[in-house]
Amino acid sequence: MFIESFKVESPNVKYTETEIHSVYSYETTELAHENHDGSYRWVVKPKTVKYEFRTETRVPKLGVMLVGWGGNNGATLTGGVIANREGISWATKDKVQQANYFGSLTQASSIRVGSYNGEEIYAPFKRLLPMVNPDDIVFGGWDISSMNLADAMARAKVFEIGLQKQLRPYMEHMVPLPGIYDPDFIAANQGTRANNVIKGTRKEQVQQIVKDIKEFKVANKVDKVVVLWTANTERYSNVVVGLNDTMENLLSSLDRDEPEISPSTLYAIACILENVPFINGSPQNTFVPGLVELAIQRNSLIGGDDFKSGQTKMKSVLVDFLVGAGIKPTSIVSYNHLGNNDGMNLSAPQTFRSKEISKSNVVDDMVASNGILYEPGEHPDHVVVIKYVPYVGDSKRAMDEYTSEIFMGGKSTIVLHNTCEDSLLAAPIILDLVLLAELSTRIQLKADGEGKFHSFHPVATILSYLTKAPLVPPGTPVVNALSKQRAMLENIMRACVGLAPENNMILEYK
Ligand code: NAI
Ligand code: DG6
Repeated sequence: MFIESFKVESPNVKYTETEIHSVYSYETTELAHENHDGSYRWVVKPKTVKYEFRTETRVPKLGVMLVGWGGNNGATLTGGVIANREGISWATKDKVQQANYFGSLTQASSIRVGSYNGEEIYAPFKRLLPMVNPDDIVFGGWDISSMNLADAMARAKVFEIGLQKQLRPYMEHMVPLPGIYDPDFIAANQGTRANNVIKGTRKEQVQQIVKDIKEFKVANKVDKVVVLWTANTERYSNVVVGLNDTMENLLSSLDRDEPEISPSTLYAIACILENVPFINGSPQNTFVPGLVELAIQRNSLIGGDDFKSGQTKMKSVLVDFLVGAGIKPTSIVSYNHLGNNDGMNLSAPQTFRSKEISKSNVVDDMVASNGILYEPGEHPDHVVVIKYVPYVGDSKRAMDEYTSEIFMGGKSTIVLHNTCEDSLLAAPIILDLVLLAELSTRIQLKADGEGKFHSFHPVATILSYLTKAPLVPPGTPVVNALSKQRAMLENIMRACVGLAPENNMILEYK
C-alpha cells in the first residue's frame, strides 16, 4: 500500500517550529588485528555510537545556476521543470503525455515505512525530510554560447515538438550569462559555439562569476543558490606541486594567471569563495587537491564527479549482483555511440580520456570485496569505447558484454543493449543532485562526545548514488555499488527523523 505522508512519533524525535531533532543509536563495528597465542587474528566488536541530528525545516527559495545552461542537459532540465510547474501535456503517437519527474530518486521513488495488517507500506522518498519542490526552483547560469534556452531546446532535439511549442514562450527570454572559455580544455570542435565569453585574467573571471551569483540571488530573490557543472567534459588538468597541490598554491597560481587552471576549477573557486555548493556533473578532475583543501577550509559543499545516468548505473547494479552471487566477472566491455554535442566533444582523445577514467573505475570496490573470486590486485578486463555518430543525436546507444566465470569452469556471457535519450536520463539526476545538496546544508549532527553540532563533511559523499566517480574526502572509502549508495542516503535521512535503517529482516513475520 502507498501512503502520501507520515509523521514519526518517538521519544527520540522532537519537532520544533524550526527543526527536527533526533537522537539516534548508530550500530557499527570496530575491528582489531590482535596477537593471539603467537598468531594474529581479526577481532570484530559491535559498537553503538549515539548521534544527534538537527534538520532545519524551513525550505528555502532555491536558485540553481547551471554551467553549460544552454546544453542538452541544461535545456532539457529547464524545460522539464517548467512543464511540470505549468502542468503541460502534449500529444504523442500513443497518448496524451503529462509532464512528470520519472527518473528522479527524490521525486519519483518510494521508501518502505513499515508493515500494517500484513501489508508493506510505502511512502514517497521526498516525504522523509522537508525538501525544495523542484517546481519552485529558479534557473539561471552560464554558457559560452549565447543561444537562448528555447532555441537550445530545439537544437537539442530531445522533446517532442508539441511540448517544445508550449515551452517556447517560457524559455525564449532565458539567455545564459557569458561563460569562462579556454579552448585548451575542451575539444577544438567546440570553438564555433564560443560567442559568449568572459574576458580578462583568470582572477577577473572568478570575480565575474562571484558577481554573477550575487546578482542572480538579488534579482530572483532566492535564499540559496546551488551551482552545477553540466558543461562540456574537459581534459584532465595536470596536478603539479606548487601549482594546484595545496590551497595556497592554487590561489597564488590564480594570482599569477596560470594557464593550467581549468575553467571548471575557476567556477568552483568562485562558488567556494561565495559559500555556494558546487557540483561537478562531468568527469574531469575539477577538484584538484588545492581546491578540495579550499572547500574544506571554508566548509563549502563540493560534490561530483560525472552523472551516473545509464550504462554505469547498470554496471554498478550488475557487477554488485554477480560478485555478490559468487560469480566472477572477468571481462566487461562497454560501447557507446551518440550524436549530440557531448559526443562530438568526446571525440577528441583528451576529453575522451577523462570519460574513460570515470567509466572504468566503477567496479573496483565490488571486485575488492570478494577475495574468494579475485586474487589480491586481480581485476576484470574492462574496456570503454565511445564513438560519435551524428545521426542518432541525443539518442545514445549503449552496448555491454559481461563475461563471467561460473561453477566448475563454465563461462556466462550477458549482453545488454540500451537506447535512450541521454538528456532525459541526466536531467532528473541533476535535479536530485541540487535538491539533496541543498537539503544536506540544512542538516547538522554530532556524535557522543563531540561538543558542538557540525555540518556534514564539505565533500558530499551523500551524493554518491548520482555520480560515476564519487568524490570522497581524502582517506575515505569509495562506494560504487548502487544499492549501497542508495541505502546510505536513505538511512541517513531516516536517522534524521529517528527511524532505524532499513534492514529488510522483517522479523515480525518470521
Ligand atoms: P552539451 O554539449 O549539449 O552541453 C554542454 C554546454 O556547455 C554547451 O552548451 C556548451 O556551449 C557549454 N560550455 C562548454 N564549456 C563551457 C564553459 N566553460 N562555461 C560555460 N558553458 C560551457 O552536453 P550535454 O549533453 O548537456 O552534457 C553536459 C555534460 O554532462 C557533459 O560533460 C557530459 O559528459 C556530462 N554527462 C552527461 C550525461 C548524460 O547522460 N547526458 C551523463 C554523464 C555526464
Ligand atoms: C558518452 O558515453 C556520453 C556520456 O556523456 C555518457 O552519456 C554519460 O557519461 C553517461 O554515462 P553512463 O555510463 O552513466 O551511461
